Amino acid sequence: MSLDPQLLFSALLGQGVKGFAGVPCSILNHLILAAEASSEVDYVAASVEGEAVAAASGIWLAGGLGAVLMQNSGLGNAVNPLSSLCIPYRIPVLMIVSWRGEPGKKDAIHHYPMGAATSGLFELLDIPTHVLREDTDVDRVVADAVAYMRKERKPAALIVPRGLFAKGAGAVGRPAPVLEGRAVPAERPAPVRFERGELPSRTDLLAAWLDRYPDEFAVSTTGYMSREVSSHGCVDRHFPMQGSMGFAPAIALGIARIEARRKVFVLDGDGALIMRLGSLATIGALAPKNLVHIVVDNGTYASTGGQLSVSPHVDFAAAALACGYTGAASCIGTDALADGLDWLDKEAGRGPLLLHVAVDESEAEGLDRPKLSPSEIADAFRAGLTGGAL
Ligand SMILES: Cc1ncc(C[n+]2csc(CCOP(=O)(O)OP(=O)(O)O)c2C)c(N)n1
Repeated sequence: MSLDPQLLFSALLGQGVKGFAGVPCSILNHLILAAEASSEVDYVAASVEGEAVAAASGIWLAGGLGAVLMQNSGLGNAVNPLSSLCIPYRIPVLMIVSWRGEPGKKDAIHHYPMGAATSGLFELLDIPTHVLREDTDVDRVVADAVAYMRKERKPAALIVPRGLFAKGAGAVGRPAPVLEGRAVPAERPAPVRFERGELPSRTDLLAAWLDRYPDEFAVSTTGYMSREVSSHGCVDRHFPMQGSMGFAPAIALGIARIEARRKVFVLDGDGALIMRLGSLATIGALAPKNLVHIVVDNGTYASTGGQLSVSPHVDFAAAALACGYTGAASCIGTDALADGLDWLDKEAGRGPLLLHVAVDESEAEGLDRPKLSPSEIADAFRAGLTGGAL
């Protein structure tokens, strides 16, 4: 006996799941293909499981509900955003995790350690799990999980054992490739480069950005950047994220997939982007026109004491274009920053765009962590994005 995966897929849609993000597992193949083929929901093919969790979180911030499809081998890759984003910010995300290496079942040896640890890891994070079996009432289990998530504002997990879905059960045809309908350019545009004046500080950059875009939405990276962003107090437009280092672009991508009409900025750091360069590929392929990625490059991990990053070796603008961004520019100098912002205005709506801004190492004095609690930050931002309608 086996379970029809289409029943699970329909139950998820029936409970209001608006988007999926994931990394493939053969056990979950049907669900991934169904999500890719569906006109009702979105699928983000993530570069790593943590990115999928962050994108699903972005879907929730934009007023939807996101589910993550992944193999338990990638649970370690998901722990960071689960523990520092979903739990403290109280962002409910439904984890649908296949169970390789289930104790007592035959599987490849390398799956056993994580197979044995899977339930315990969720337990340690206080995330409730439900193991799906052949006789599970899928509608009820999904309804209960989603009701829990909405009430408690916490993630929940459904565990899918190997062999639960019959091979080829309810097969859906392979959907159009992600890139269909958007020709891959034979030639990539060259990065634009502006070089004029002395280097600005991060404070100068934020002042110039806020002056230009006082009403736009932004997700900012962990550390001093978010401290400084939150000092401006625009709680209904800015999401000053602390934790989940490297995943600000993925959160913004999740938002941009649901909220296609508004511009969504990412205020990133060089260290954070280097940690999760894969997001450039995910964003480049899905190509949200409304996403603008600003990389503030001080050449260091300033927030942890100024250790050197490897950013002098990285051409962020060229990397973004190589990954499919529509345009990318680099600014070196305060006057060049003004040119870069003019360039962004000129390119508006033709994203994804990346603006790399070199800044000096000076820091604003006396910056504190955001005054609001993480869940208050998420609430205010979500209310701003959805006009308060949840
Ligand atoms: C996964 C993870 N690893 C390490 C840290 C510690 N950490 C917090 S901020 C930061 C530096 C971020 O560097 P960058 O993105 O360049 O921004 P800057 O601090 O220079 O503004 C680090 C390493 C963390 N919070 N999370």
